Amino acid sequence: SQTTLAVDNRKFPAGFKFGVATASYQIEGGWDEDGKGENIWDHLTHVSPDLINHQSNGDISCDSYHKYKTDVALLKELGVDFYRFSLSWSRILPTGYIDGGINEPGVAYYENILDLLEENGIEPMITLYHWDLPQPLHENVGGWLNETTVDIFANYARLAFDLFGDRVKYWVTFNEPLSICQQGYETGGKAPAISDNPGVDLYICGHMVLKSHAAAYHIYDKEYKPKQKGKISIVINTNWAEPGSDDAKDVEAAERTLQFRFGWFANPIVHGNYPQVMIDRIGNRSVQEGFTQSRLPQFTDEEVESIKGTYDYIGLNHYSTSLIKWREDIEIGEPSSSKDMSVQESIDFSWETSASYWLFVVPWGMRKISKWVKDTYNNPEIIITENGYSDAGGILDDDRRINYIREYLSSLLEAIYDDEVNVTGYTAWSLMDNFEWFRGYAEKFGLYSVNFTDPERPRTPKASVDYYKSILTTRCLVEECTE
Ligand code: GBH
Repeated sequence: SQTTLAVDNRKFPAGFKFGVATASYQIEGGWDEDGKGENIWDHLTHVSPDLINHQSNGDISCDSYHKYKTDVALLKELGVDFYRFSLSWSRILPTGYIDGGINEPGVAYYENILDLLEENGIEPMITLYHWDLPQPLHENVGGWLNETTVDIFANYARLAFDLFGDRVKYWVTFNEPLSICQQGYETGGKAPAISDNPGVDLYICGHMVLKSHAAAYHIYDKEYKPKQKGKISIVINTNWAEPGSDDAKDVEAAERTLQFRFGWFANPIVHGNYPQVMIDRIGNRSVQEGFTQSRLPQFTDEEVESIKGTYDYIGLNHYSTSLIKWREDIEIGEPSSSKDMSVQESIDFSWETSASYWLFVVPWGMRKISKWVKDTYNNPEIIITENGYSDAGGILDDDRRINYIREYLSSLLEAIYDDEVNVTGYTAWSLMDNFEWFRGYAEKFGLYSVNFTDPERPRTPKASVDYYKSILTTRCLVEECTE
């Protein structure tokens, strides 16, 4: 069902910033050009094409490796304050390791983008890791399952700060550790699609990603921030978890869901360690399963101290909401993270659907998740680093996307003014249609449409471009807004 709610007529606060986001593997193409090395997405899509809808891949995608000038022109046309994009690690370091040599054309590519953004008055927000691990790191050491990747990532991060940091005020270490680890190392839904050690590998991955994040944070904080004066953090994603009823057990289950998804990463970064509910539940189940220690790794006291406080803001990717009900603990058997969490997850059939099976349009979830992050993590600065709506393509008059953006932003205004949440920015996913991971090109999130059958990859504005532009001009969601 499609609903239209009353839209908030208050103006966004002075200084509030609007942007759009993309990610390297999803837009760049040029997968083996000018010395770029292979990454886990190149590898997986080439070796196991059947995993991907229509056997497609990111070999060419939007061809942004060649069309970045056009992309910056689109950003300029939109009038965004900032552009969030990610670096392809293996374009800069073909083997992943510093010792493997720096690929100068890869560095030049990002230099050129940064120069153009600067000329056009658009601030960059750079993500170091949006899922495209150099393949040699996976093959040689097992990627995020190996402690040595922490130092290797830290060296890559230092190089990025060194090369680009004079022009960058917003850094993101990792995009969505939950997706990296749960999908990459448990469900098989993302590269490297390892799923043979459920309930174990994903937590090792999470541990390594958190340590890598903290290492990069400290390098930036000590060696670069004093001069470059930017902010650095991590981007964590979650649905809002709405209790299926006001029964205390459902409320508890919903809170547990947020802790297992968002808290898994946010709690260490803010409070120093994993959420107690994860420590307890995974520990107890591990004992019953016959493990000699918890499947959830432990931080040393020193590590707790080093991870605590490694954020200058919190990056939140938020798209949708789930209904959560309490359920009996699932009986002991093969371990898995969903058994560890053990809740009953569903949706409300009245919620508007999208082209993505997981994405339902639930605007009020935006206010609730923002307020929850404020209350749970000491009122941090929050930046919405992704939010967006998918359709199946062929729709330039994308009124459902316009409606989604309007209503989610309206809910965000309530968070800002009525709940006093310190949200300072909003990022629409995505600038343009792109390679949507295992869904290939079947799900379109772009404000601009891209014709993937034309070698020129022409970009065409959808109606949402005009709508987003108007928000950027008026800083509000309706024609007449209050100051
Ligand atoms: C973002 O993740 C990504 O950062 C971006 O690259 C992507 O293009 C965009 O969303 C649109 O998908 O099988 O139940 O685990 C959004 C959060 C988390 C949504 C994983 C899909 C898979 C559902 N995503 N989730 S499940």
